[in-house]
Amino acid sequence: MKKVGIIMGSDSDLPIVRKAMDMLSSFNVPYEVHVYSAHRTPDEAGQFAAAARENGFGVLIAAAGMAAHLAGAVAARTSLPVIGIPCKSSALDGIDALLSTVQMPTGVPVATVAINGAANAALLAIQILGVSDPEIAARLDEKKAKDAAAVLAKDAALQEELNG
Ligand code: RP5
Repeated sequence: MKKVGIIMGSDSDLPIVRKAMDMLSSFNVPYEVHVYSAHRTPDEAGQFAAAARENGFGVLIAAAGMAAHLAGAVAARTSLPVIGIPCKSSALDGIDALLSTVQMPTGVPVATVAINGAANAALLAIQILGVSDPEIAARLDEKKAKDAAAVLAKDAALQEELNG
């Protein structure tokens, strides 16, 4: 199975990124995690991205805050799909990172999730791998059914409490 590569701009992003790691683990999807910064270690970030396909990765996730150029810098060096997580880590509450991550020029897309949306970043990565992996696709279908059942159970509880 292809791996998911997770890169974060700083270890201070780790509490957010852990939600992506947990989601990938819950689907038994292999991943590798690194701290590489677009600004502080641009060579290492670029080299990781450039070699990612031959190193067995199928999707890359890049998490960064503030003037978040990591996802874009990674996307510049690979044709693998890149998912960006804008992290809330500054006075601007993550809006800075959101705009820096999402506003990519034509030709270099970054699939940007919500501010701190690490769980969805992982789910999107799993969905991308699921396109060519029926076992992953089946697990995704199972999760959707479970999530729907959980909402309906909450509705049933509310019906009893408020409308009963
Ligand atoms: C970004 O700057 C990182 O992704 C992090 O969100 C933010 C602050 O980094 P540290 O100063 O905590 O290392 O590049």
